[in-house]
Amino acid sequence: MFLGLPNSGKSSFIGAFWHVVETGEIDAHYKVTTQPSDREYLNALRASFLNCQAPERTKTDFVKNIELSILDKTSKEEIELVFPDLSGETFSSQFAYRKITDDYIDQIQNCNGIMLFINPDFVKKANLIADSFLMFGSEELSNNVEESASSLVPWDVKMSQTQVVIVDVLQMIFKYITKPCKISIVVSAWDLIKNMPLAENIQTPAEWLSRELPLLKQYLDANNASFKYNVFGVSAQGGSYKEDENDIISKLQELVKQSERICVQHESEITNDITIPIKWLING
Ligand SMILES: Nc1nc2c(ncn2[C@@H]2O[C@H](COP(=O)(O)OP(=O)(O)OP(=O)(O)O)[C@@H](O)[C@H]2O)c(=O)[nH]1
Ligand SMILES: [Mg+2]
Repeated sequence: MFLGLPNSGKSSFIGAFWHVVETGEIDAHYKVTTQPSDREYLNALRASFLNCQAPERTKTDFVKNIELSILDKTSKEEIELVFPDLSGETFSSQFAYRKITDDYIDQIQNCNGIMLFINPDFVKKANLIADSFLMFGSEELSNNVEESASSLVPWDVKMSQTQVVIVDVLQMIFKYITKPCKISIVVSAWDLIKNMPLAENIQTPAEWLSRELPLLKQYLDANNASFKYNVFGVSAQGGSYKEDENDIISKLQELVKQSERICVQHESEITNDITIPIKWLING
């Protein structure tokens, strides 16, 4: 199951993953031996990857089931991957409205692995009490309490921190899980973290999780007996596509093997193999 709030990088991952396993350009763990009958959606996501364009936001009423048969090059085992590319809104509405559909419960009951996506660029962070003015929509810190009180806006569920929403979504689905289940956490847009000044002192994806989303990390650690987890940093794009960084796009497109612009970090090891988070989910 691919799980992640809006803009968490699910569709970008799928486009890059499909490119890697279909072309066999780099020495990845998996390759596609039998072409899936429905490739239209996969090819559209891959075209976004190759053209350095962010994929369209996945629509709420659009549920595209992806069915892929991939070969583990080491064990020669054929593996069936089946998961829908759901819109991130599916998960945020689950949090906001406290409802899940029967279809979704079915998927959870059949699920034997979770890919949880988090995009650092779209994380709503925890606020310190001292930062509460920012949380209430005022950009400026003010010592004048009366003035600040007049600018307070009523709390809305959309203001909830990312880690609170994710923990709640996991809590809701775990009661329906019937098979042993591991969670592969994908910190997407990892290029943004890697390009941060060293002063930030974040060396690994697990350190990023621990520092930026401590509630989620504590929840995962506390439930480690029920589900194992691992954290991967993944740059499916290889860099930012934002307009003012056009020189990055031409550099990315100059590469003969486009799979080489992907970057995957686990602990301190860095490779281009985007299949690693799935490989860990399947057989460690
Ligand atoms: N810098 C950078 N940005 C990325 C990367 N991968 C995805 N993004 C950006 O993250 C945003 C969301 O990516 P999507 O793949 O559409 O995310 P999603 O989880 O499918 O989003 P929904 O369909 O809304 O649920 C887009 O603006 C992407 O350009 C990456 O490797 N690096
Ligand atoms: Mg999407």
